[in-house]
Amino acid sequence: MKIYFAGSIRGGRDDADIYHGLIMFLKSFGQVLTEHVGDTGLTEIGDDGPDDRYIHDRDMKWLISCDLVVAEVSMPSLGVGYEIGWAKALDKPVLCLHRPRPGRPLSAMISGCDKIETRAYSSFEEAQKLIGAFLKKFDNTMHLLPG
Ligand code: 6IA
Repeated sequence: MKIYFAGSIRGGRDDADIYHGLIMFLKSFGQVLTEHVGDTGLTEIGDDGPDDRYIHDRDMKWLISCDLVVAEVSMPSLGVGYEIGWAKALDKPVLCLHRPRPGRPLSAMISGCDKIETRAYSSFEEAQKLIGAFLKKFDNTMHLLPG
């Protein structure tokens, strides 16, 4: 099971600890292709590739090869939105997790898309349950181990 995790990088790293925890949890189900997104040492101005084209092309290859996408969308990010749009166009199952905040509604292009599963959560345990329920749906076809 190849899992593509999406979370904000240049959109802001305030939620890096949350990404890290979610990725550690996802790793108990399969391979997380984008583990660097949860690297708490990564800043929004850092760089982990020769240039942006390298990063884009490598991430797109991973996205094309993945079985499903889990995105944490509380921190608005152009890159995460781009990845979700591509994932949907590629017919990948997509789970978007977000922590609702007053005055910061989720983009209608995410919450209004019936092919994208959007779920609100307020605690790590809640996010784990939502991920477990999402992954179990693909148990038969994708040989997932139960969480
Ligand atoms: O627009 P954003 O940078 O917030 O987009 C974040 C999303 O795009 C993540 O889900 C990643 O999969 C992808 N992404 C963006 N930048 C990178 C990156 N390094 N390395 C890998 N994936 C990336 C860019 C340099 C960085 C350390 C600032």
